[in-house]
Amino acid sequence: AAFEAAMRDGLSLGQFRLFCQPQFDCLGNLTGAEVLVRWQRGHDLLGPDHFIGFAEESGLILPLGEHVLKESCRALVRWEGDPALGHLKLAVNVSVHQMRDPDFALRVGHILEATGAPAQRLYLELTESVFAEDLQEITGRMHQLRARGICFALDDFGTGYSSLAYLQRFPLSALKIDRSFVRNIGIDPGSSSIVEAIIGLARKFELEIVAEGVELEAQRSFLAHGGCSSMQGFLLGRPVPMAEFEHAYSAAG
Ligand code: G
Ligand code: G
Ligand code: G
Ligand code: MN
Ligand code: NA
Repeated sequence: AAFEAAMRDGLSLGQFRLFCQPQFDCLGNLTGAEVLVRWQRGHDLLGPDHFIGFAEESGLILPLGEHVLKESCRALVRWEGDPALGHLKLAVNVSVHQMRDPDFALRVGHILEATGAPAQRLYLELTESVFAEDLQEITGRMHQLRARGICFALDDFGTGYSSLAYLQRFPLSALKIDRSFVRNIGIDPGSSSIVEAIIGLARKFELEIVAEGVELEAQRSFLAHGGCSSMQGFLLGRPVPMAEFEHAYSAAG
């Protein structure tokens, strides 16, 4: 209960800060960023592993998720017109608890209208756990959001419940190759084959492919030659505060 009260206070005090990790295409051009939330609790900067699970259990994931979406949409609006930032895509992680909310599509619609954000540059990242839910309900919600221009990416692909049938049933635009496979590229022939197979699959289904956890040049090169649409990882750029991201990459900055 104390932690819940602290999180509520944190939300009203604006302690949940958005960080951005840059994403690049295989030629090294900046294509977008993934938003990663952190809790600035006094001098401590807490990562999502310390509070997302709790936020999901307590229901606070709904206001937290709303905060993250609103701030992300505000960023997209701020970036419009900047030659370097204006075309970027922003990927936001969405919890299965948010997708379960019958009002989710409505809430996102309100945020788009209130901010005037370009929906076609917003990607929502879902994990495979979403497919253990009521499929009719979830796909309905996804189609509503898709109709507004929002894209969906399937996060941590290859690690969870995914059956290939989902790739057909859900209105997905991108697959994110989990970093556990990327880590073992060149080390474990099995992982390299899995990565190649996922890229091939994504091509067949006309999905963009985003690789995460790229830490080594050998991994970057393998993924670039394999035909990845984009990639992210410590080799290319660590998550940094939103303002720092804007300063680092804007044409003005
Ligand atoms: O930020 P870090 O790099 O530690 O992220 C760990 C995990 O936390 C990520 O895999 C991501 O799925 C999750 N995460 C980060 N930001 C958010 C967010 O805003 N909402 C939700 N639901 N999950 C997030
Ligand atoms: O999949 P998810 O949304 O959880 O992915 C984001 C998480 O991955 C964040 O916690 C982020 O800090 C982390 N991350 C980003 N790049 C790298 C990387 O190159 N290596 C590792 N180990 N983690 C990374
Ligand atoms: O580059 P810098 O010293 O600012 O990095 C700060 C932290 O970011 C490091 O302590 C490390 O945890 C993480 N980091 C940066 N680059 C990498 C990388 O290539 N691999 C991993 N695993 N972590 C990294
Ligand atoms: Mn993610
Ligand atoms: Na991921």
